[in-house]
Amino acid sequence: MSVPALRIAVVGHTNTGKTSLVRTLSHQRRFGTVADQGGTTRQVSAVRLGVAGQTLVELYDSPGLESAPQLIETLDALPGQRHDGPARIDQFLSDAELVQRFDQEARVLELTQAVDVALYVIDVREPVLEKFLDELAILALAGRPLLAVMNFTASLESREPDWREALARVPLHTVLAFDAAVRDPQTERRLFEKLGSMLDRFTPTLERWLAQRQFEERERRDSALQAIADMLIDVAALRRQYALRSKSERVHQLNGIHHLVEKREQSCVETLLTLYRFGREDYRDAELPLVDGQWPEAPLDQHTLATYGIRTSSHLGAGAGIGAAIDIATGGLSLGTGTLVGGAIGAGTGIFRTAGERMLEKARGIGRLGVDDSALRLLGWRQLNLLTQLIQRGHGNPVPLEPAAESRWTRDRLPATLTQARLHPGWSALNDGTVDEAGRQSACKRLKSDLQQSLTGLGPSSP
Ligand SMILES: Nc1nc2c(ncn2[C@@H]2O[C@H](COP(=O)(O)OP(=O)(O)OP(=O)(O)O)[C@@H](O)[C@H]2O)c(=O)[nH]1
Ligand SMILES: [Mg+2]
Repeated sequence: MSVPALRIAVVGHTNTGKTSLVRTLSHQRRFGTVADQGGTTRQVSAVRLGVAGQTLVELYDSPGLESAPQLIETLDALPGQRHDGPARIDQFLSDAELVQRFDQEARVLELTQAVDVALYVIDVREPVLEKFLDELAILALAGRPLLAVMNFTASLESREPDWREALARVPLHTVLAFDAAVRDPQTERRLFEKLGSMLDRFTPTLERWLAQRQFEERERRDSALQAIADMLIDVAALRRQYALRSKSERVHQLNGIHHLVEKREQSCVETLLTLYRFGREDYRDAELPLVDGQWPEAPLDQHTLATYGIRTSSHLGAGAGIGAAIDIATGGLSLGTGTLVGGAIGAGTGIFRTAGERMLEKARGIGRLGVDDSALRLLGWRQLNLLTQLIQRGHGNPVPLEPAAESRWTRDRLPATLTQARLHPGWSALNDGTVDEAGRQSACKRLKSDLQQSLTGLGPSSP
């Protein structure tokens, strides 16, 4: 069944975050130009949002209002039509000279008359000045429903209560706090629900759009968790062999592991950025942990682990500079050892075989290298942290978010699947030989549900 598309104009004083709001609502980071100065947007432009080829919402960005006090006087001086707002606006728009003089305002008013509803964006760090109330009075003449969107509410300079009071006096009772830079699926939902309650005719449209957004959000999160699980399994099951008597071969293999893990982590980071439609250029050094789209510290480095407050196992001390790669064959399994033995016997998978295998390898003079628990913690924790931030961030300018709380990834026991992965080199796409696809898939699935729980623990609200 086809439903009517809802046309929404985003209007307001210049530099209040209108374009940022359009970016956030449309999830299109490249839409328009965002800059910290007035007069950035000069034209009206639209984004269409929809499902399966049907447009449900048309969002219109507009130039900022700058001359409302002068315009209101001009409108007041126009003859006739005193009580017919839309007619007065028409009168204004048909006067070429006035349109030229108030060109920004003319564009905004023409747009407002053409849409079903307008969002009036407010920078609540500003005091409630007369000029803003003039803007509201002018927009009201267009005869369209208005919803006030308070931006910058997260700022320390926010004057949200003053604005709420002033808006109630105008009177404009439909008000919503929506930080354009913090994309929270819940707030987005509230905005569309509010619009739905103001515009009965569009309730089915908005319901459909919200359902679509929820679906997209779930799919995106699912793919992100899948990517993290894939990466962790690849790394946990990674193995390299070397001739026990050859120190140089050991060092060579260790370096190889470092390099591989770093690359593997990076490819996971890129997947997450792509899923959330961010590019490297969205990350500014001082504001987010990523530098130029990458984690600044190598994952298998002891200093990195210390920086993240991750406990390293004692045997690592022996291999200063080696970082978090371990000698599996020489019994270097850290936290995992106890769990591994218990788990393996419990599962009947033959710790004996593994132990025998190890002894045999040792007898043959073969050493085996893998990745330590502490590095897996770091990898898991970093990606979950990044995902949390991506879920919460808008598509305006980057803002710093509090680092996610310490989680089980820095403290508790690792998910069992990761410990098991050590016994299954076939689960890693980083090893030579054929990948045990079925085993890998079911391990990833188990790990994904563990990751999902950790993510909930880190705090982003579910869509
Ligand atoms: N911290 C923070 N910054 C924001 C937010 N919204 C917008 N900004 C910043 O505010 C500045 C102005 O944002 P724009 O989206 O260009 O504002 P605009 O209203 O479209 O501006 P004009 O087109 O010039 O009228 C930019 O530097 C944005 O990054 C927000 O919610 N929080
Ligand atoms: Mg703009």
